[in-house]
Amino acid sequence: MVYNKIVVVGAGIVGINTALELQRVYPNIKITIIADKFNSETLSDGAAGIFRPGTYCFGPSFEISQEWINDSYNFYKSFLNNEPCGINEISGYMFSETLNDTTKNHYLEKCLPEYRKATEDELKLYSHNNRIKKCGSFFTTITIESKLFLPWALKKFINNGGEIIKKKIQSFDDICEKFNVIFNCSGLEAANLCNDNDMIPIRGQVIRVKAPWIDKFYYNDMDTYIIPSKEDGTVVLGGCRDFGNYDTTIQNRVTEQIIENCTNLIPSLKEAFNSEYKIWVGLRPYRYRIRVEAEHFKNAMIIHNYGHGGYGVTLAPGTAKYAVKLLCYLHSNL
Ligand SMILES: Cc1cc2nc3c(=O)[nH]c(=O)nc-3n(C[C@H](O)[C@H](O)[C@H](O)COP(=O)(O)OP(=O)(O)OC[C@H]3O[C@@H](n4cnc5c(N)ncnc54)[C@H](O)[C@@H]3O)c2cc1C
Ligand SMILES: *[C@@H]1O[C@H](CO)[C@@H](O)[C@H](O)[C@H]1NC(C)=O
Ligand SMILES: *[C@@H]1O[C@H](CO)[C@@H](O)[C@H](O)[C@H]1NC(C)=O
Ligand SMILES: *[C@@H]1O[C@H](CO)[C@@H](O)[C@H](O)[C@H]1NC(C)=O
Ligand SMILES: CC(=O)N[C@H]1CO[C@H](CO)[C@@H](O)[C@@H]1O
Repeated sequence: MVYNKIVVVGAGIVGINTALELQRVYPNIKITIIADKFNSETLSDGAAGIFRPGTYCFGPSFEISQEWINDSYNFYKSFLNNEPCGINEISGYMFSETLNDTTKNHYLEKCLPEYRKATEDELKLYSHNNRIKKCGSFFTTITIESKLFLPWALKKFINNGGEIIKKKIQSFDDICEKFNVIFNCSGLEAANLCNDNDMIPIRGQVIRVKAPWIDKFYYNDMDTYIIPSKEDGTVVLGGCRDFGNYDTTIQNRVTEQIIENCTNLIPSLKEAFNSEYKIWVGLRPYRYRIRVEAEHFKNAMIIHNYGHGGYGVTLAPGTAKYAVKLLCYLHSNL
């Protein structure tokens, strides 16, 4: 069996990165993407896109999780000040009002150029309205704005000779005759496509509003965050994390809490609400471990790459590289 008829199912941030990595490693093989949703129709489109992984172990080990993060960071960094694809450098703070230091991130500490504790003066500066910041960290990272990155990457994929097919597949049976390698980057839909009961939505809701004077990101306890876009002067305000909640309608109570929590953190945001704002809801495709593994399926090989939860933009290039390596091992063992 020569594994050379390759399809990627999914055109979110994970699918698109996987497809680009395949073209890089196999420049002479035509790669196909099949997806029912592209660009602005995907979940990935709505993400603020900050490069910041969770601190738990989401890969097979902490070491491999760190490898995914390093690979992703180096991939995105290579586009800084280079091509206009929505990737920018950004600095900011994570604060906590409790004494437990929840603002440390051992993964980022190892890969970012600047990562330090916030000083006493900085903590004081951001302690308003009796909300005392007890600890914090300051770091410089990257934002990847999917609204720009996805269409740019898709165009690059097509210019490299890639083929796209817009349709929904009901089962891998539909495509395993035409293709002998299937990369399964179907996000939350993997729950149905792979009968994977470990897939759980984590409901998120964010507000996007114009506030071009905000030039740093800010996090506080209870999932409060403010992430500016360097592309269009808007900020993304969040948020919430409701495990197991499939409700994609807007919850007004959550909107009010986000506005309250974010304006407490950065009072100048109050002014932003004099103009229009947009509310967006997305279901993060969470799995206790991101699934990147190969599996025989009839005459084909399926290489799964899904379950990135709240960190898909951050981790996609790293897990894509790892997934494509699994195919390389198969080839080298033929
Ligand atoms: C409010 C919010 C904020 C976020 N902010 C960040 C952030 O700042 N940083 C970060 O790293 N992450 C963030 N995330 C998480 C990030 O959005 C996800 O981890 C990421 O988008 C998952 O990408 P994906 O490619 O797996 O899924 P998707 O974007 O959902 O793509 C899935 C693809 O699979 C296709 N597909 C599925 N089933 C089928 C089928 N049967 N047939 C054909 N095609 C199919 C779909 O059409 C689609 O193209 C955020 C999420 C939310 C909700
Ligand atoms: C990640 O990068 C850091 C900094 O370059 C390095 O010290 C570390 O060994 C790398 N870890 C892995 C697993 O690649
Ligand atoms: C702080 O940590 C202690 C133990 O490590 C835990 O019992 C407590 O609930 C934590 N408090 C907060 C506010 O997270
Ligand atoms: C806002 O903060 C309160 C506590 O101050 C918290 O209970 C709530 O979950 C937060 N809401 C959102 C949407 O972040
Ligand atoms: C639709 C389909 O064929 N899905 C397969 C994906 O992988 C799982 C195993 O993880 C299979 O059980 C499914 O049949």
